[in-house]
Amino acid sequence: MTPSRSADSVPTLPYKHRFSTTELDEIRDCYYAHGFAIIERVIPGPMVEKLKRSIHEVVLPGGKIEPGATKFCTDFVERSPACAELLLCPPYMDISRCLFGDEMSLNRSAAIVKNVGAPVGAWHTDWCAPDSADAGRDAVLNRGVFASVWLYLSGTHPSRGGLAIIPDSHTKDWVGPPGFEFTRARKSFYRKGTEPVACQEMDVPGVLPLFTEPGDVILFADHTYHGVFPHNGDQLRYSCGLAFRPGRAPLPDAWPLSESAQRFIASCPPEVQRWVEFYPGLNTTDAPRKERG
Ligand SMILES: O=C(O)CCC(=O)C(=O)O
Ligand SMILES: [Fe+2]
Repeated sequence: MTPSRSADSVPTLPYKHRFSTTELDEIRDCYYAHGFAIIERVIPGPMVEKLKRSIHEVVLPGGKIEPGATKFCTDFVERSPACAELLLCPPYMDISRCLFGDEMSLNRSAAIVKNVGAPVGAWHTDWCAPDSADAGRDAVLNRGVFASVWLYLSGTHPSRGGLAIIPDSHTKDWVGPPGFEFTRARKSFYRKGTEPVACQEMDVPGVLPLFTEPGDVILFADHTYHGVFPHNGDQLRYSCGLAFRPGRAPLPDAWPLSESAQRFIASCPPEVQRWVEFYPGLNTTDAPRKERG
């Protein structure tokens, strides 16, 4: 379905996809029907600022980032007490719980700083098919069912490195945008007749550019295709998120827990132990760390 645009160019859809934190049944229905939902005013202003400071300290320890660069941390929850505090924040946690119930496990976490001048982030799904070219622990973590609960702490806008998604692209039998073919293992798509590399056009049919404020959550499903607009703003873009998988069981094919992951789990209070007990971490000490971005 191609979203139409209202006069102020905020795209509209023929169904509700922006919710308040109390509309949990509707959030769940939208997520399963369309592969995403936006939830407004989930965390308060002071928590937004605390998370931004923490991302800055962890992702940019020397304070420096090249123009146009994107820097990641993929074990953020282990390094950031502010991020771990999200596990104690009911409005934030209720979002994943409304999808999976209390029987769920923290799967992974990430934080990203994107500098002004960053180019398009090509279209992709985070999900890794068994035949995908992605290898290593990222692939193992992204092989199953999971939901990503992202906080874009500088807000989201197409002019400043904002996220775009394709509604309804979350199902295994999604056929791709008209006129496009999938790249290997459906990781991305490309315009028919062009090089089979991940698409960088941000106006593919069906795209929904997202607009959010700093305390809002962008929730999307494991298969949902997303891309990132170039960052033409004037401030660093800060984002972080946790991803949860259903069930309380070890991740299949997981690795020995790193000391950092063990310390993180031990540091969590009793009321969140049920969600972190089967957190696998990434154990980057015994595996090469994949550069992102
Ligand atoms: O930077 C973003 O907004 C999205 C990043 C992303 O899609 C990813 O790391 O998989
Ligand atoms: Fe992604």
